Amino acid sequence: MKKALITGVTGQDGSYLAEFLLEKGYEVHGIKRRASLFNTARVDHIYQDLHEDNPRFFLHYGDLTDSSNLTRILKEVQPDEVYNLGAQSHVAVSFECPEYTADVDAMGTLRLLEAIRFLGLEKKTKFYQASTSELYGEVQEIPQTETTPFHPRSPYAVAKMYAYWIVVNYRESYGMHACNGILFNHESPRRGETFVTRKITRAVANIAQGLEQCLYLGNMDALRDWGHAKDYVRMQWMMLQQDTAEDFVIATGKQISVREFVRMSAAEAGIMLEFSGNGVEEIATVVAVTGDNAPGVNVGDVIVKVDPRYFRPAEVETLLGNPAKAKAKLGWTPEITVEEMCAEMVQHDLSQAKQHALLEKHGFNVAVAKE
Ligand code: NDP
Ligand code: GDR
Repeated sequence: MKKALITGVTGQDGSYLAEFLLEKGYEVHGIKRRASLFNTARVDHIYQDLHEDNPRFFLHYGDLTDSSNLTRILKEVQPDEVYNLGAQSHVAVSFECPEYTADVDAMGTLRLLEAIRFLGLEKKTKFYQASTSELYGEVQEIPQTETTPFHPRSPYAVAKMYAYWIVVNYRESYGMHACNGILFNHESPRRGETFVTRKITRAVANIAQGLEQCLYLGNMDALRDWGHAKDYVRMQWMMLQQDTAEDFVIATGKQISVREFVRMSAAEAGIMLEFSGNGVEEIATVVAVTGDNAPGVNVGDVIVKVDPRYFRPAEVETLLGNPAKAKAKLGWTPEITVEEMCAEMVQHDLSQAKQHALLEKHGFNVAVAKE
């Protein structure tokens, strides 16, 4: 039985990847951080009682800032495959916590690679690094491919650039099967609540149900190539099944703006919007309401406003990937479109909002996150 170790198993991708590998028959080990509240909600459904026969899913306390801990876990698990998905992954937050972001995202990657080498596992253990389209930043070429030059635009992207190159370096220096997946944005109902797509789908659902009045956003002109996390974790695994390690762009090859994602999400909830103003003082007004998902909304309501607080010190305006190499060499194509993904996220968040609205109606005090 193959053994995989996933850092960031409690995150969006980690949870889908753990499910995927368990279905493939792997023994899956994940590293979770100690937190004052439970942080395993995304993997609770695959939790296994270790007292039962033949458990295949194990969680270990750990942190990418702690090399002794990483070395101990690697020594204990002796994994065939390591998926380094753990990161301070929020671009805007990286401007607030640049040093911590570098420690986790850049040095954390080095710590893992060095632990593998120190333990003499460099010929046994294959390594996947969660690299990112943020490396392209100020884009030099449209669409972006594996050979497009990098120009990172945030402390997050700069840290990930170090991680990208240290992976290449360990591959070239020590012959490790180590590779970078340069993944463009990918989302799902499990996406963290402060990334823009999930912030939008949750807010639309809450506004539709009368739990919130207005969604405040930053740069609605930003263009992204959005795919579904389920499609992208499949590709992470495929990359480690190759005989030779190589880096791949993983993207859909289509881009839409944040504004268009807002329009699509609202329409899924039965709310038709008209946008007015420029990108700085822009608002979206309700022009029609259809169906019965949005009892909390009336024609004429302003439900989206731009708040410059969400503008970033340096922005990545446009990202569009060309996944031709992944298609040609691995036969990978994304199966879920951005429209289908958006619908899935809105429906998921609507069902949660309806439940909250019901609880509120019956007198329970429900906290609805506003950020
Ligand atoms: P999430 O933010 O959902 O998950 C990040 C994971 O990393 C969480 O499990 C988190 O733990 C963990 N983590 C954070 N800090 C540490 C630390 N110091 N030590 C150990 N673990 C830590 O990210 P995604 O699942 O969306 O992304 C997975 C990876 O892919 C990340 O590296 C991200 O940068 C990268 N990426 C993501 C893309 C996307 O669009 N989703 C695109 C390209 C790259 P906790 O749950 O406790 O917070
Ligand atoms: P990104 O994702 O920075 O691309 O990084 P995010 O969803 O945070 O932003 C996408 C774009 O939307 C604009 N935006 C806003 N973003 C947020 N979070 N909140 C807002 O209110 C808002 N308004 C507009 C942003 O400015 C940006 O242009 C994600 C992360 O998953 C990274 O870890 C990953 O590496 C990249 O995707 C690829």
